Amino acid sequence: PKEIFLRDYKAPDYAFEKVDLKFELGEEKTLVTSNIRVLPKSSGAPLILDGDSSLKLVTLKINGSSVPEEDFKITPRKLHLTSLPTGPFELEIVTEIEPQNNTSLEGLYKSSGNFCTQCEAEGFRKITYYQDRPDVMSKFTTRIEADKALYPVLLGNGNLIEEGDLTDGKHYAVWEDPWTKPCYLFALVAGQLVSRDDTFTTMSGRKVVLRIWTPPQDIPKTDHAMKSLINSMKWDEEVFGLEYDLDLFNVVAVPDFNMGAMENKSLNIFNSRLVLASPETATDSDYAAIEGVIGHEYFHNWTGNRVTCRDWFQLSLKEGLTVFRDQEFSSDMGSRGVKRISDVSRLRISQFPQDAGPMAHPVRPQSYIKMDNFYTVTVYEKGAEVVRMYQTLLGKEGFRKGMDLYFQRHDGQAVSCEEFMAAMFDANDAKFPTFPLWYAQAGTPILTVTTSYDADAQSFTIKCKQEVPPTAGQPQKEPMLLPLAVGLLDSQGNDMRLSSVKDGASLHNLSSSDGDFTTTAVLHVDKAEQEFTFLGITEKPVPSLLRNFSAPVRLVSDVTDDELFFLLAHDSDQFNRWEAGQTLARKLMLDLISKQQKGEELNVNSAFIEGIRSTVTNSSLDKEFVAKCMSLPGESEIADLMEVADPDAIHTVRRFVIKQIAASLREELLSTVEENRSSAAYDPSHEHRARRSLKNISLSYMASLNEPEITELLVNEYKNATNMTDQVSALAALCQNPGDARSQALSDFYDQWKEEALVMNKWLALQAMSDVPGNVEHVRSLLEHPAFDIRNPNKVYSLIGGFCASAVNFHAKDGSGYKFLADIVLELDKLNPQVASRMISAFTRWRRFDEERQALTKAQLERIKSQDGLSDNVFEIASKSLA
Ligand code: B3K
Ligand code: ZN
Repeated sequence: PKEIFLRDYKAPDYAFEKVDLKFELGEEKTLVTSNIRVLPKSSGAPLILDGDSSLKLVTLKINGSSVPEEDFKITPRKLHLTSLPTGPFELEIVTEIEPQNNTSLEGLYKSSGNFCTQCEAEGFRKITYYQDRPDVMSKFTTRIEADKALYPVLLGNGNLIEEGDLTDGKHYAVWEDPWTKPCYLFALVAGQLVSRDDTFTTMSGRKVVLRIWTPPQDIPKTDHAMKSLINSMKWDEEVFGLEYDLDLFNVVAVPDFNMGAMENKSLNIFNSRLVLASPETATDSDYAAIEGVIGHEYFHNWTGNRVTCRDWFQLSLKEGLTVFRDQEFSSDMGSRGVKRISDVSRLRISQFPQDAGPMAHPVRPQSYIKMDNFYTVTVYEKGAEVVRMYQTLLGKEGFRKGMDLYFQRHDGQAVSCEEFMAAMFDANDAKFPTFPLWYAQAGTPILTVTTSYDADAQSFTIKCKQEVPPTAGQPQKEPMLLPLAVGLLDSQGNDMRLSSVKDGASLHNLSSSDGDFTTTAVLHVDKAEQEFTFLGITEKPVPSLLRNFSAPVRLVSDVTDDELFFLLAHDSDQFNRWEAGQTLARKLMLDLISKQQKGEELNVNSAFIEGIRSTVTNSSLDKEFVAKCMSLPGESEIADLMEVADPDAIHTVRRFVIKQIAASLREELLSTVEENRSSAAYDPSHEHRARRSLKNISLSYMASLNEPEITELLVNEYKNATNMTDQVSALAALCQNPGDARSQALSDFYDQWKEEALVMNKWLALQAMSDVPGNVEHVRSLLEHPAFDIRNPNKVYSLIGGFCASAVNFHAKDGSGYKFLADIVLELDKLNPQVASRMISAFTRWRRFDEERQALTKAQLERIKSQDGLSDNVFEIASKSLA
């Protein structure tokens, strides 16, 4: 396999001015005719088109005549054309493809009998020969011909300009997209679908028809997606002044989809799990995910489609920015503090480990073998943190000015991350010389902070040390600009007024626009070692560091446990209030793990329990926030903090702490459950979601006690549940303890929901994640269950992904979990390399474990790597993991 490097980027020699596509969809074969108006930009260069080896070339013409054999050459992945006209010319390519046999779910394929497409990143080359790169932007028309009875609905990008009947029971539709776009945004759908329609009138008065397409029986489940779409359109106008640019916006839900969704111009295609929801079948988290992803794809219309990427190394230009936008949208729709907590948890649980492992790469990667492997938490979530830092540094208004300038300069262009950065800085007359390093350096910076108070000088000093750890191919790193948001609490727990701070020799006024002081100062940490001194601090404060997680770093500080308890009780920054509790929990768990490893007795200190008790019983707090505060750091987060990860000890300790909390807070938890039961009718509002989350985490704590009367309580909660959030939470709680109640509930649940594929995914995942010893055999047997289908990515993510998330079974000492995963990866790779590659990623952190486990994983990785005919996708992850 060939590695591609950012430094080798070269602008294309040919522009494509206009592309007319014709699809003759068929059961056995599909014919694709592509007519391209080509503009040479430099004479004499060959025109090299990308094309997958599955393409069958039927005819090839230039200006109406067949290209002679000596003037073109087909290699497995390219079509080379030479002796080309020096001026503009018409290129016509006819290819034959077999979408019905395309199990990769990339290019043109079939899902539940309907035709659909997925072209990002490089799937268009599975449809026809083309310059399959984002900096080739063109105007497209699409003519679709198909059997009318089998495929009554024919959808393409842009506007429908013509439709009608043909002979032999066929019909056709012609779609025209007036906006130029790269081919990765091309889409086509044909099938038996119906739509829920609505309209949205934009701020300048354009009336847009909105349609969500699904199979007929699913239409009642599209209500929430439609509301979310309308909210997104309004939000983007209000917050960024960005308006939709066509009269029609289509969303299609398909059951077989590799990722979440795709922002194809005016024809978004979605994994059904991110469109369909009803209170009975979807949880509160599903509702939130739908809102976020509907927003995300809609926001891409400006950040991604109108302004796109020059090359795939710039992916974060559109993804980091659009994730930031969807995070802000969801914050405005729900609770900002809780949303920030969830986003940071996700970053810490998934991205920090990636940054510390063999797949570590910068937000803008420098090379790749298979681009699909770089749709990562680093490009997306860390990329969003980088965008958020611009806002933290420049302020909300400054950020908006930067966005305005970005669109003013680059609408209709394919650009790189530098252009975004330049727009941000130019619009604000700002210069941050070390900020670009965020795009180039991989690894999570470690920020070490020590503090001291000088009572005589009435000053408080914060000493910072930053270090970016070495990563694959990057042994040496430079310090980079970290915005460090700091607040200081007085002895009453109130925020102190901060009026001035000394950074080395220079003195800064901290005046804000609406007064002469601030309560949160943003320090610009940009040196390896640096000191900041707040002046006029009249008593020894408790520092609240890195408020709202102002930079994606690992913070190490000398804040004491007493101070952390104080912050947990008082910090006005909701994120840091939660974080104080998490820091205490991490310390406690790490300490217990070392005791467990030494065979010593385990004890949870009473201060910790009391801290949780006062949070749980504090009725002035948002209940969703309380639920977050009760959640202990996950097992993988703890594993990531250990020299040698010990999955068994981590699991034992985490279960132990939960049980201790449950035993000590038994009464409080029981009354929390009583007081927060749902009303009969499902209420999606924040208040009711919050009640459910608090009640359900309380139930899961109670379940850890494994007592008959609690089992009875759980069975009742399960039976009386009136919505999926409550039902599946009760089921999950029951599943903690093997026994009759568990088996009965699982089998009831199956009987009730076996016709609902999306609900069955929850059923599969719950069983797969179980910590019951030897669960691998059960999971293996579920591969044969009618509820499972290896060709459907959602099912694979639930069953196989769920299994890998259960540390005790995946990391079983006998290697059975590793062997199981390797077997599946090899089987999947033949069908769907993208999904196989996502699954093999569970192996990447193998060096974090003990020697026996390392040897067992390594053997499986080698077994995979040596397989004949392995996809580039899986090869890249296997070989980088072993390197
Ligand atoms: N842009 C798509 C992701 C495509 C992934 C291709 N392997 C979804 C999104 O981020 O909006
Ligand atoms: Zn995206």
